[in-house]
Amino acid sequence: MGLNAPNFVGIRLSPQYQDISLELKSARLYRFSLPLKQPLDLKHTTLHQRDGLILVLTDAMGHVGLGEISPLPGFSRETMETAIYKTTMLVDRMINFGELTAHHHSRRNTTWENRTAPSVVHYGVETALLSLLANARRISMGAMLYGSSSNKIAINGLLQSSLSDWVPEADFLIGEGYKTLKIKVGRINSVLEARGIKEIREHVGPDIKLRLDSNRSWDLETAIAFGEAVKSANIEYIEEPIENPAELPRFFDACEVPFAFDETLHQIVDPTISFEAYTGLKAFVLKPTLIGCTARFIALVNQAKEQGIMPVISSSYESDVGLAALAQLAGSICGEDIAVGLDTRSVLTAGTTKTPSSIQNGWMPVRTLTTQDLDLSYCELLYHN
Ligand code: OSB
Ligand code: MG
Repeated sequence: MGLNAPNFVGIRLSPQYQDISLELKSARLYRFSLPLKQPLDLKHTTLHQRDGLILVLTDAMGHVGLGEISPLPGFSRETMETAIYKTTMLVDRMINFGELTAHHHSRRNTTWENRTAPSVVHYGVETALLSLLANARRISMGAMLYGSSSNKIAINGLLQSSLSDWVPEADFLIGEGYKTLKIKVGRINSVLEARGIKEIREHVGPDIKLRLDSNRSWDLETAIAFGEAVKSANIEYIEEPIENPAELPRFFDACEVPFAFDETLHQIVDPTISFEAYTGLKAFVLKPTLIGCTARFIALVNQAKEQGIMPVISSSYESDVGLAALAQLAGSICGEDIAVGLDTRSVLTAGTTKTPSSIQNGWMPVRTLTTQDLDLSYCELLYHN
């Protein structure tokens, strides 16, 4: 049965690619469990392996689309079990009944993309559909959505070490060719961390961009004290410095360190909201996996561009399949000018494609995957329709 995919995902394609309909033929769903180099400390939990799902959709002509569904514990609303259940239900209905079940917006006359809860499943299924449509047209997903894409994207090197090793790790990343670094703060004492950031700046010189992220760990006072301490280190921006984002303009007024939204965008954001009141708002760190709705992600990108805010695509420890899709989006949205947050593959010792999503000299190539690229050694087939 025929499906109208843009209708399903509720987004507009670049004009030259708008004549869309597709006939889904089959679906395969794999579960993977990838080993990590070392346990990965996240804000609320520690991961000992990275689990996720790969969805492979095939149409009547034999074109394939790949999507990844990897709930991140402590960040995603869905657990792995819920994700498996929801994905199989959704895909089953798409294949057997040609039903547009994901957001069901066509039946209701509402701004549905601003009301549906973020869902890693919806994003993954939407990506599989969009990548199928793009593969059928022999273009990248980014080009299909936005009309053009760069061939490579700049990456911010992500420091993984603890404070005592920041300088040597920054040194290593600069040696690898990164021009922008991202450092996680708010983990231990903020005074020591501020000192560490200044040491990094002294060491790397003025031309490297420094981004910080405190994942909402501080109250306003602590954040301001930190901001004042690192003011001379010329910070490009700090992601989510304080618990309560409504206080962010006061943070900027006090210390003049620009800030970025990340966690705030994982909630439903009123589409009519103007961010102009947020002086000092420099960037949106956009994690499609956690925003959990392609149309909402695109709306946020548009909002950022209209209001002079930098859109910075970022990953959530996806495997190679998920990273390749994010790189395609970044190729169209950020091009070669804005460094993006896709340096998360290095925590894994294995992947889901034969060649990993590699970074060279601070650049990641934008690539389109087919089923031949998949490495299923760490995968188990859960579902085949
Ligand atoms: O806080 O930005 C974060 C990854 C998973 C969950 C949360 C975060 C991240 C990253 C991704 O930092 C890497 C990056 O943005 O450079
Ligand atoms: Mg962040």
